[in-house]
Amino acid sequence: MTTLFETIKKHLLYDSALNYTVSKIESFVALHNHYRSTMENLIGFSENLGGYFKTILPDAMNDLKNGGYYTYYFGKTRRWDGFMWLNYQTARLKTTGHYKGDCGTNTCANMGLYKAAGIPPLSIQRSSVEHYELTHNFPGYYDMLLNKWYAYQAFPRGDVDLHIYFHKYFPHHWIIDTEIKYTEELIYSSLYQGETVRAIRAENFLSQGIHPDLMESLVVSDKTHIQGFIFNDESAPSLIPDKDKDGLCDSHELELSTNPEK
Ligand SMILES: [Ca+2]
Repeated sequence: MTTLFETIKKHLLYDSALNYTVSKIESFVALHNHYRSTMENLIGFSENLGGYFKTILPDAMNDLKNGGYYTYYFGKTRRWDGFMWLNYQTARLKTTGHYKGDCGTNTCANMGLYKAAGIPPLSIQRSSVEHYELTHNFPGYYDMLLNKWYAYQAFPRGDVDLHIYFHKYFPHHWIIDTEIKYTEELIYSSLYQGETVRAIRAENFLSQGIHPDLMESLVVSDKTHIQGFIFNDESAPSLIPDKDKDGLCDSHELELSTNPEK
């Protein structure tokens, strides 16, 4: 934790504006992560998505050649995308200047720095059966002034169904069932709780912010076994209502005690 505080201080990641702090932390982690998914994913991303992934593939190939793919650590041989532990990654940042791993590592690093900056973090996962490249783990954060949870990273565009689930807090890694169960509408395990929803509705859900009562239910209960508990017409509309079209959505106007009609 001391290293995390030092990182926030040394790289000037804290700002009195909370969303600016979040954006600075996200940029810092992105710039200090040697991105490593599986080789299959890296080749697929490079071919199908290009851009950034095309530039990291040669670097990863080189790393692979030098024996970086598997490392024996903590009693087990692990692949380079399997080190999503904050202590491991923070020590790595301190000694090499970089984290190393995929979006799970990125989320873990972001969450640690959020905490060091006084911002409660959250881990959110999305996955798509048809479009594997849309599968992603990303952090959420609590805005104590607006009293809601948000995410900095935007959702992908597209008319596609996504499984969205939220990581629960758990008391001990020995007493959990990590197997995730899917139905068409629901995702659940002792670690996750989620539902299937259209991408645009998920984006509207997060941009409106998640109420702390709902977040509490998501991370400490199994109430989301009922479809629509998380994503419904009010929490995740296809179009966020803004009756007077002034850019402030109706729900925000009601919270601010302004008139959403004019
Ligand atoms: Ca309005």
